[in-house]
Amino acid sequence: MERTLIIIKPDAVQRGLIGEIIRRFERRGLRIVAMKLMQITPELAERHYAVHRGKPFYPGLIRYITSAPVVVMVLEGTRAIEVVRRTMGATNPAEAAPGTIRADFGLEVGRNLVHGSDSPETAAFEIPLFFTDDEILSYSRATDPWIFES
Ligand code: DAT
Ligand code: MG
Repeated sequence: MERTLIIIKPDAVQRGLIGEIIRRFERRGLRIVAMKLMQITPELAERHYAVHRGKPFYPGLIRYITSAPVVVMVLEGTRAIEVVRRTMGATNPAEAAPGTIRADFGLEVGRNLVHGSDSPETAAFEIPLFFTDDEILSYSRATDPWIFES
C-alpha cells in the first residue's frame, strides 16, 4: 500500500470541480485517509515547491497555489502514487491524454487543477508538510476486499 499527497488546486476549487476530482480518485478504489480545506501560505508553498525555486515559472507558481483555498488529501492504495499521476495526466494539460483530469478540465500548465506526489520519496516529504500523524486515519472499508486482492 502506498500513500500520496493530492492538492485540488485553487483553479479547481474556484471552478466547482472539487467533487468531480475526488470522484475520479474515489471510484478508482483509492482510500481517502486524510482531507481538509485550507489556504496555503507563502511559507508552506515555498517548502512544498522548493525543488522548483529559481525556475522562471516559480514566482507565478507560488502566487497561483496561494491565491485561494485548496483541498488537500492523502490517498492510499496499491501503487497509489503512479495510479494518481496517470489519473491526473501530464503536467501540461495541452499534452495530457484525453480522459485524464488535466486534459478533461484544463488547457494551460499554470492552471493544471491538481497536484499528486511524483515518487515515494516525494510523498514522504510532502505528506508531513500538510498533515500531522493524527490527522491521517487508519481504517478499512467494507468494500476493501472487492478492491484489494489481499
Ligand atoms: P507536476 O505538477 O506534474 O508534478 P512539476 O512538479 O514539474 O509538475 O511542476 C510543478 C508545477 O509547476 C506544475 O504543476 C505546474 C508548474 N510548472 C511546471 N513546469 C512548468 C513550466 N514549464 N511552465 C510553467 N509552469 C510550470
Ligand atoms: Mg511535481
